[in-house]
Amino acid sequence: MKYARYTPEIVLITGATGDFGKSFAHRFAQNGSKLIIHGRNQDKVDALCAELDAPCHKLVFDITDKQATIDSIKAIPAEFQAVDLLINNAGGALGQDKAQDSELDDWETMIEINDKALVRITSLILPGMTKRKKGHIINIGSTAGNYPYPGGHVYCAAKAFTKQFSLSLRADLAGTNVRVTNIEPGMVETQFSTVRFKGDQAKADAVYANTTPLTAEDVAESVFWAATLPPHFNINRLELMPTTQSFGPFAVERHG
Ligand code: 8X3
Repeated sequence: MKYARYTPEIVLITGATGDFGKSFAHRFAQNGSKLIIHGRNQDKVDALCAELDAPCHKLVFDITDKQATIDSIKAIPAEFQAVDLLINNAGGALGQDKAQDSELDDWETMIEINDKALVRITSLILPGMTKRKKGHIINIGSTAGNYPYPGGHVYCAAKAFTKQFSLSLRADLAGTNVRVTNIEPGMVETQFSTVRFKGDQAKADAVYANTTPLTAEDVAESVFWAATLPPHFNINRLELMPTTQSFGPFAVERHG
């Protein structure tokens, strides 16, 4: 017997011009969804929308700009307003030095892009979903939200926020038919490390050297799977890793 899948009609993707976002956009466009494509750079947003064989509304604003976020979301045209899948994808890490050697500005930026922006967009989109009794919020978390690691500090904390915010939303959304999912990828080869190491390509390449990381398409597959399950089925959290990544022992400090 064929399993009944759900097709989200209107999908809003934040940070859609990055590697994850592009893969998500293509996956949902191929499946017949209308897309709202957010990015910071007009040219990149234009280029992505031109590639997609789907109706596309463009949102160009800096996700750390609260007023621009509010104005842009409120200005979404009527035919795109009933967002039934919001993918809070914009985010990233800055630096991997020890906490005591890190830049305060990097820490604040990570909280802005991973948490404050996600909260803002969610607060603007969620009331429409609960009113329509239809919707799904997929937050892009990370294994970093589950397991601390050296140099992870604020990025790990920011992604732990994403996870707990997702789960807490579920508690409030009981009875609304709105779904929430936190997707938690581990190692995925994208521009993530180039951004984290501020353009130091040798450092970024070393992260993915001599192994088989996940790809953005792998992550898109998991997002697509969670989003196209029938509406009675909610994936709370989904943690992903490449087969080549697993767990290590706790670090123990030895004396003498
Ligand atoms: C990215 C995964 O392990 O670099 O979210 O923090 S990790």
